[in-house]
Amino acid sequence: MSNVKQKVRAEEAEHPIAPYLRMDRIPHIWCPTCGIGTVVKCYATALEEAEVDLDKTAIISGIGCTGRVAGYMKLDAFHTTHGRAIPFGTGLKLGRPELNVTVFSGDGDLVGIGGNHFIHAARRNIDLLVILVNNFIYAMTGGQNAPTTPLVARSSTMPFGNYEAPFNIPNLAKCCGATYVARWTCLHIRRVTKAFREALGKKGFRVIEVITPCATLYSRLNKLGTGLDLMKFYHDEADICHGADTRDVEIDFQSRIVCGKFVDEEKPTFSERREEHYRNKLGDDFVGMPSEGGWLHE
Ligand SMILES: Cc1ncc(C[n+]2csc(CCOP(=O)(O)OP(=O)(O)O)c2C)c(N)n1
Ligand code: SF4
Ligand SMILES: [Mg+2]
Repeated sequence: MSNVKQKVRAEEAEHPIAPYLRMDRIPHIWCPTCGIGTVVKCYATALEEAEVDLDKTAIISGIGCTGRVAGYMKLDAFHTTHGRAIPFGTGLKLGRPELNVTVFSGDGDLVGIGGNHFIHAARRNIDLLVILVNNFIYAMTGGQNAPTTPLVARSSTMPFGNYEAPFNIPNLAKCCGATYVARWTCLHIRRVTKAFREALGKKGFRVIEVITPCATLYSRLNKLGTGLDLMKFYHDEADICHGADTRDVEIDFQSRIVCGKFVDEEKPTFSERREEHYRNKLGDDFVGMPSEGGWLHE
């Protein structure tokens, strides 16, 4: 086949994840070499591989560059206010328990302004899959310091380097009660996809952190090069250590990133506990949540 014909064929071909995206909104807003799109691709592939019923899947995002994800997915999608993706997802899950609910948002959104919601949803074991894109910064608003910015890294609000201790997200999630906790970088496409697929099939508060390049702000402020340079860095410095003690997986500036699945356990979810509790208290008077569609339908 001639090169011209090949090019025409390629242009006509639909991208494999196009059926999962609102193609009318493409091109997306993300910068060249930003990693967020890669994480979206992994999520769409995981939905396909896990054969998830898309009519029963909802995605919620907060505000930020990562917060734009929900708007691009061809699912029931909600773009909520900053830090409120988890409470929105909690309400949706409690009202419509038959839905698979994914919260897909950024580090600042989920553990900065939304930090209180994160810890209490984990404590209650709300049945949500949380995909947390960690680019170590508040990217959308100009590169301010985030609760994930490594010590000494520069941000626009810490031009001489960060002196605040950052969160270790897997440890935060585990200590608050999450049932599934993993970390990968967006270089680990197959492993990220596998983790999403696996977590989609589980219950409880599941947190997957994906370390992702922000070439425009984090990289530029710290003179780390392009997104590709950061991918090379992940290649050299990511250390896969399944089952590692989450206390030992903190991230220092430009040093080893411990990746892997750290927690995978079963615990009753908030709804299961509530159901059991009221059944015990009220006996035959208890009216449980219908399995197909929640009380909101009535
Ligand atoms: C109540 C409120 N406070 C502040 C903002 C401004 N704001 C929008 S996005 C954002 C930071 C988002 O950071 P992160 O979640 O890490 O997303 P990223 O852009 O890095 O993907 C902030 C502070 C806002 N939209 N609403
Ligand atoms: S500013 Fe950073 S996080 Fe936002 S789209 Fe650009 S590269 Fe991605
Ligand atoms: Mg961020």
